[in-house]
Amino acid sequence: MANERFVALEGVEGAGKTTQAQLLEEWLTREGIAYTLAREPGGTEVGEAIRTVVQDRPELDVSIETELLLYLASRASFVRQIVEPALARGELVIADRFSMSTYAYQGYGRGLDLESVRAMDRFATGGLVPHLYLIFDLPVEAGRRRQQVANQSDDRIEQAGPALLERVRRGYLEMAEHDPTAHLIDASKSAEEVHEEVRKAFRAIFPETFPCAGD
Ligand code: T5A
Repeated sequence: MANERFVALEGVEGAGKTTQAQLLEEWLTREGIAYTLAREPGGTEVGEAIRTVVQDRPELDVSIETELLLYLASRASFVRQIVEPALARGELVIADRFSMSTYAYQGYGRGLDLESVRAMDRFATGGLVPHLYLIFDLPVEAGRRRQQVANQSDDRIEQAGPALLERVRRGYLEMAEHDPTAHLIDASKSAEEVHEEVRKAFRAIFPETFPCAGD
């Protein structure tokens, strides 16, 4: 299956994934490149319903095992309803979070057995893996400050506290070292500077789609 152009955006809370996704959309539109952008959890009707449970209802008593299964249930429909059809249409697919979020948050962060998490994720994705993971790295405290400035309310993960988010960040840094599909980006720079790094990574990984250095 043609999954050569599947990119996932990753990182701790407030690292700027959504901002970068918007800048990417503007760039791809200017370049005339067909793409699909969707967020996880969510993207599909069932995914958005799951998002409401797992994100927006922190008062619900959700065990960490249930939390893992909810994210994976959302992913299973995300892959089949969004990613695979878009790849089959030949589009470039950008996911605002994907499997690496589950490894980082439920594995490194919540402390669930990483090998089991990876195996269950493989079942959910049917083995589909992104061609490129862009990991936006930012100190946890800086990301939290950005969210506070933006007046974003805490979700279930953020309510779990800074220690969990520190483990998540360490997890991302460890994965960036060992996963050949991962590309680490310093997210503490301005949004425009980060976007330039994103473009560089796209040009390097997809030279046929972005043949020249200019824009
Ligand atoms: N989750 C998800 C799991 O636990 N397991 C899983 O398997 C999956 C898929 C998802 C939550 O679910 C968890 C992880 C998360 O807790 P989300 O909505 O995707 O939630 O994630 P958040 O990271 O919480 O989303 P945020 O919107 O807070 O962060 P973003 O998207 O990284 O940041 P963004 O772009 O919204 O920016 C935040 C603020 O910073 C400013 C923006 O303008 C905005 O105000 N900003 C910058 N400021 C200065 N310099 C820059 N370079 C900036 N870039 C952005």
